[in-house]
Amino acid sequence: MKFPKGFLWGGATAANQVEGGWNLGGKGPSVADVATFKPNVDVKDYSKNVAISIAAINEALNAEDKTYYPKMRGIDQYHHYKEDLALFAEMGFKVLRISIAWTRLYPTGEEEEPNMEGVHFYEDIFQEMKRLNIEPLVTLSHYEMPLHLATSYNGWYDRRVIDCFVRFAKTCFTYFGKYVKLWLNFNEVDSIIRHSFTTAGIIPELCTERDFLSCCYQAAHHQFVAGALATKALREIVPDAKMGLMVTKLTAYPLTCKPEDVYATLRRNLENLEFADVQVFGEYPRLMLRRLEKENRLPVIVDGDLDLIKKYTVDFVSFSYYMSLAESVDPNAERTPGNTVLGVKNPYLKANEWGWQIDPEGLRTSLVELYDRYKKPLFIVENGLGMKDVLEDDYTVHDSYRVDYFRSHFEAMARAINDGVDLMGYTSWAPIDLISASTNQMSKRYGFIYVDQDDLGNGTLKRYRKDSFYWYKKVIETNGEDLD
Ligand code: BGP
Repeated sequence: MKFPKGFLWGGATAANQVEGGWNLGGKGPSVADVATFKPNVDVKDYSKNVAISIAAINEALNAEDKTYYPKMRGIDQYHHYKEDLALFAEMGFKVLRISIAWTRLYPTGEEEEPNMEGVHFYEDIFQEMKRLNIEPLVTLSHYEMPLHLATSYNGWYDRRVIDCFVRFAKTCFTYFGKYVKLWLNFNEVDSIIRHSFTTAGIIPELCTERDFLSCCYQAAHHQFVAGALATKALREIVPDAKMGLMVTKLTAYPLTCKPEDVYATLRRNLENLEFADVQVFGEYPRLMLRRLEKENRLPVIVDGDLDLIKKYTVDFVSFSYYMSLAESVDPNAERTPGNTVLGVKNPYLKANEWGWQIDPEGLRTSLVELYDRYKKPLFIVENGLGMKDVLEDDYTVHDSYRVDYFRSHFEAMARAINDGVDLMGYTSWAPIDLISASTNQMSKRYGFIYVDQDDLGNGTLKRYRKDSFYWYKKVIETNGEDLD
């Protein structure tokens, strides 16, 4: 299996899912801090998990008992980051993707000057990564925007949030640009349509001027403008750095060769990539504008916006890939969930207990499709298997299913590279067990490292190496040659 020399093997996390310390060090509340773990929610019906309201937000902030707000505690990496970075270095990581919690630097998002305690926290992390020879890949916005901006302005729906974000981005580039040369603007930028509160701070009851989806597309437009301005700032402040976009690659196959299934699948795949198209091509896809026009959901575009978007496009394309799905116009086709989506069950694929269909060859397909479409270097920044791992009495975890998942996906990556795809690197989701984004479970485990904590926060927080830890260490040592 051939991977290019210098291929960046590593792992990916997000501040809101690992740090905890939600109100420590001057940090303000983020939209993630009020995310609730619901013990009896149907983890296969994602729509039940995204509902938010002002009342629910106030309940979270005022709750004496924070048990059901797992992202307030994460896996306490706020205090354990040195230990965790050492474990990543033990596996031989070349790169580690993390995000910077916006509210550690700007507690409400509106301050003129940053909270220096937050700046120093991340300087310590980057200095430790430098000492360990791990290159940072940093996401500016990973589902953790200031709660204040959501409740005061309905999040990114309000144009004022553009300036708040650009100020935050410039602060990150100024203080961390000497350590960080690879940046991502918005995690899964397309997910603004599927879970708009975590991604853009949109609160349905505040969508009074326009309907909810119109507010989402308006917010998306403001993110496109802010993303362009952030790229402009990066060019000025850190000229040798690169800006990437991050899209959820939700590859869909037609369930049959019935022409209607093929058309429906084409439109689904095009819609998935519209947000990436804007940031790579520097303009809205005509089909997207036509669809929004027909739905009367065109965003308000101010003079100069489109020039910025056109001028400041991204340098590389990163994406998350977990699963694939099928699409069909048959209303009776059996559905199954994927990463915050609902798709049609593919009879050729197996799924994990959350219904996500495991499809390594789909990763090859996705890589070839994205490279052909964008003709930019690609970076897989999320890929992994959520499972209910078991910690044995001797503190081992036998996760051979996870090794099988990664082995088959790495083999597919090698085939795509052999097809001619320019793949910069790979960061698994996630190198260490953490709080699930969509269900807020701790029990949906992804890591090469087990964290002793349950869904309600009980546990020693001790870290234990799983069988996959040693396997991945060997994969990195041999640059993907030895996948046995
Ligand atoms: C992506 C997010 C990640 C991560 C991943 C796994 O959407 O970018 O933050 O959480 O999904 O999903 P989950 O945690 O819901 O299993």
